[in-house]
Amino acid sequence: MFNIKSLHAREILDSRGFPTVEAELCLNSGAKALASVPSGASTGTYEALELRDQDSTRYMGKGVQAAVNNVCKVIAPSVIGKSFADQAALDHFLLSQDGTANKSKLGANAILAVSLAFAKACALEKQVPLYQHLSEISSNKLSMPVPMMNILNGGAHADNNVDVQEFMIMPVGAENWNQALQMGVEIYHALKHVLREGKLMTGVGDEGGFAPNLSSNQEALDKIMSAIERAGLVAGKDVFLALDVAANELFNDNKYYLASDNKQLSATQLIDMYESWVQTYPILSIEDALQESDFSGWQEITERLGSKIQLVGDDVFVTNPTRLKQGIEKQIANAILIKLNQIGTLTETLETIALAKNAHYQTIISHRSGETEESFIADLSVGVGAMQIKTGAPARTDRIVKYNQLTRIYEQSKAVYAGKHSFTKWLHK
Ligand code: 2PG
Ligand code: MG
Repeated sequence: MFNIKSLHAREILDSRGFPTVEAELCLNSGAKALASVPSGASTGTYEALELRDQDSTRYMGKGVQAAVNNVCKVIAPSVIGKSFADQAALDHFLLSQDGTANKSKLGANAILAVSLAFAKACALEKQVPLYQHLSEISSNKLSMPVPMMNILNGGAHADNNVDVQEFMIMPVGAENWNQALQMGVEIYHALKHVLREGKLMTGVGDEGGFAPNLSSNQEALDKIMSAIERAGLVAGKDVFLALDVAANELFNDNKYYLASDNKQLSATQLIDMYESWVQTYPILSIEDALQESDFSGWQEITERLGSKIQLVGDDVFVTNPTRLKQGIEKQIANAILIKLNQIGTLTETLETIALAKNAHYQTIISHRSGETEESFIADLSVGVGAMQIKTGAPARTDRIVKYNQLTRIYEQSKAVYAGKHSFTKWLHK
């Protein structure tokens, strides 16, 4: 039993300089934890509600005082002095207190901050590291994830002309976590040189990746291929490429608009383009290749490319077990992006992960484009044995805190790196 002694929340800032919720929870044992929640820019329609004040006199309407008040004045009085058997008991209590399907009464940002602070405090009370606690409550074996490092930003995450939101590298061929990290970092720096040589901008986007204007989306792939070579690594052996197209953002009037390529495409034509990219470049994974409601497009891409590469559903599944179930039935995608704040509690997140694993879908634990110093997802990725984590470029502290936490976890746990051992095996199943 975990008895809650105190609970408080405050408005803090995220990496984009907008307010977000931080909760501070203390158990009777004295175990005390802070947790804060992230925020997306390219959000899915079916995400749980992020409660914003909409008061234009404060932070352009983006204040979260209502969510903070919901923690301090609604949740706190009803949980302080109460004992909860485990994470599920607390989360179910919060869900019943909210009572809505999308957490619109209390706000997913209020609920998640409490859910995560409780998990951290429980780990402290048990005197085990957070990743171990998460492994115990989810009955998963530890594993070090392959980092999907977003080294070139476009779409809603940058002010450049590149349509694809994220160009990522995956050091699948590394022997262990440290080597994977080093490979990714060296490619990131090599890319900076490649861009400079091409007289391109090296300013960065929301997730720390470079955000130059380019003549086409494909030019981004070419620049990254040059960077891999420059770093002395072999693309397609040491390192693979991954994309998050965030196709919701490109969809208008039943067509996909690629501004930098000056193209308007049907779903089939877009899939033709992906297919030709997959033939030309060592692309291992494409996320949100189609828009969230384009189920026929999703089915077509899964039929055509699903046995060759990983197809990740983000906006289409929104970490929601009900939506994932529908996707599994419809045979859409073969992997799911897991974002805690899309669903709003740790327990539901673990439920979605379990569902995905059962259906042999890959799980990728992910940050949001707006982050804080919170490193919960690093522990989560190891604790649930997710084989991948998506947490931005190896630059800017909001991204680096996750990488540094993974390095600490690796040193302590010696968990096996998922690259060659597990992920490649799944891919060639
Ligand atoms: C995504 C995420 C994270 P955002 O689309 O996968 O990279 O972006 O948080 O803006 O939704
Ligand atoms: Mg995405």
